[in-house]
Amino acid sequence: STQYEHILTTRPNPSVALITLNRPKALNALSTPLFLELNKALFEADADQAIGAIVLTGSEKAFAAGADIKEMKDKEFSDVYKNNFLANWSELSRLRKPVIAAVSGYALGGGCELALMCDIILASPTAKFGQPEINLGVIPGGGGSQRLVHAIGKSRAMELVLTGRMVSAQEAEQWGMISRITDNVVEEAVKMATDISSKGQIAVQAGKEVVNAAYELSLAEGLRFERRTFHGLFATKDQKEGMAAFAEKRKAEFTHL
Ligand code: CO8
Repeated sequence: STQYEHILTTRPNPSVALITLNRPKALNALSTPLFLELNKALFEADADQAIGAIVLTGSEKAFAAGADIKEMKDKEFSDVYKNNFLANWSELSRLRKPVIAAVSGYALGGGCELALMCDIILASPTAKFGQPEINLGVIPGGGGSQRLVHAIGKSRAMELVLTGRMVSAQEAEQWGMISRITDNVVEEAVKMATDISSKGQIAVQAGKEVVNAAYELSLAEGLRFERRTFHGLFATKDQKEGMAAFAEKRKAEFTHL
């Protein structure tokens, strides 16, 4: 497999790709070189027929403590505008396969935003989320202001963005920002990814697509899109197999066709 400098890629089992952000000395501070590697690994996993879901994690101490401030601090408006700085930092949200974030320690700034781009967030009890950009004289630039409003509502999103306060895993769970808190968060995320991989992959991709559509569409349009997508699944072998297996009281053998 490809050797990377800023990330590690492993295959805990044939159906799951595990990507680990690996700049421990900088608390996984995010940089353009890191994202070039991350994007490559993500799209390779997305294209690999054997992989059904992806887990993204960091270290015990930090999922990611944000964009690399040392790399950013001398940038000028003309650079960031001309080169569209951060434009290729959100490629993750274009993936068709589910991505599960396994968050331990700091998920701050771009780190929090990266977790929010994932489809499901699991957190260890040590996780801390926040958007501290306000303390640096800026605001979130990786989608935090928008995705947080959907995830936790306006008042809480506004509080995080305007105060920079960090919230604990417990608070994030109460707020509905994450699915749940668990010890051994990577192991649990891999288990969940393995479970998702055992389903019919066409239905999994359709499920991700319709849930994500709720961000973009009006309720009426979203309901219509869901219904049509549901209808479309009756053209798959997996629907025939899944329903036949239920009727015959046996386990479905999905072929992803
Ligand atoms: N950038 C660069 N280096 C960092 C960063 C960072 N974001 N965070 C930590 N580091 C480095 C420290 O400088 C330090 O390096 P060194 O050993 O060379 O001095 C090392 O990591 C360890 O950090 P600390 O000594 O500070 O560790 P502490 O345990 O004392 O503190 C904290 C941990 C509280 C997490 C602290 O490091 C901190 O406040 N970090 C900065 C958090 C922050 O402000 N993040 C937001 C950055 S701005 C941003 O993310 C913009 C988003 C852009 C969009 C992204 C789209 C995906």
